[in-house]
Amino acid sequence: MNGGKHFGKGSAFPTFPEDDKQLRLISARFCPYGHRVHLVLDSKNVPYHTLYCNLTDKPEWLLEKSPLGKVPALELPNEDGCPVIMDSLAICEYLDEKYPQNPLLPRDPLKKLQEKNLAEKLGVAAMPAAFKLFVMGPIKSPGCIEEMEEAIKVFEDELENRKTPYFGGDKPGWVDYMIWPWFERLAMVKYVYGESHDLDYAKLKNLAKWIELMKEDAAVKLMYLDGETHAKFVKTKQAGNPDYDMLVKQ
Ligand SMILES: N[C@@H](CCC(=O)N[C@@H](CS)C(=O)NCC(=O)O)C(=O)O
Repeated sequence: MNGGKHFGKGSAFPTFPEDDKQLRLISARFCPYGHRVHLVLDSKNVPYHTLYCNLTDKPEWLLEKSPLGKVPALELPNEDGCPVIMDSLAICEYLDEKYPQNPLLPRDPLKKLQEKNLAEKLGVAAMPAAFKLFVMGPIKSPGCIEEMEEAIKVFEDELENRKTPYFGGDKPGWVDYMIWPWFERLAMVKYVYGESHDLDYAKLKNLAKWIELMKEDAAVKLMYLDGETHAKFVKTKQAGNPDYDMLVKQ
């Protein structure tokens, strides 16, 4: 279902056969938060429909499904009353509990909280840095690249301490999938601002290795877009007219 063209204002919510109980992921192709949910569903081989929404021309039904008008949201036709759940981290945790295959979070309560806390560290420092980097850029916001390098150093150091290829050990786990969407997008910096403005990965050796490994993961591969493609979208966003359907063949 869809997974291509984004629904805009005036478009009806699609009808599904009564017996179609597949989950419905409401998202947008370039949304990093929605990307998290794709990764979790794909890593667990849970089948789902994808309904992409144009976020500058939202379909009316988006507000009915997700009262803050945000994506991702996940509709659960397999549960009584067909509820909709929101917020990427909460959705991913629900999915990890509901679909125990390929568990992402440890079951031990303390270890589980520590993994969640680590993933949330991305939000504290890297989100403001990402805003400066991708909305303002190094010309209007000098030092934003160094700020990003500093913000992600916590993950560089954590890989050094864990001495494992992935945060999850010998395969991607919770932290890997929760932070990946932002690391995939960091590859766009040099395409948006030019080679001389790239992050210095020589200072981030563990992360550089981890990024290459993640690109080989089956779930990552399914949604992967290279830096040049992310840059192309961000440039349309910076120009005030995000081209959500950029990848949809007409
Ligand atoms: N905390 C939310 C953030 C979701 C979010 O900000 N999504 C953006 C798209 S990337 C959005 O829906 N923006 C539309 C809006 O805020 O109107 C999550 O983790 O799911």
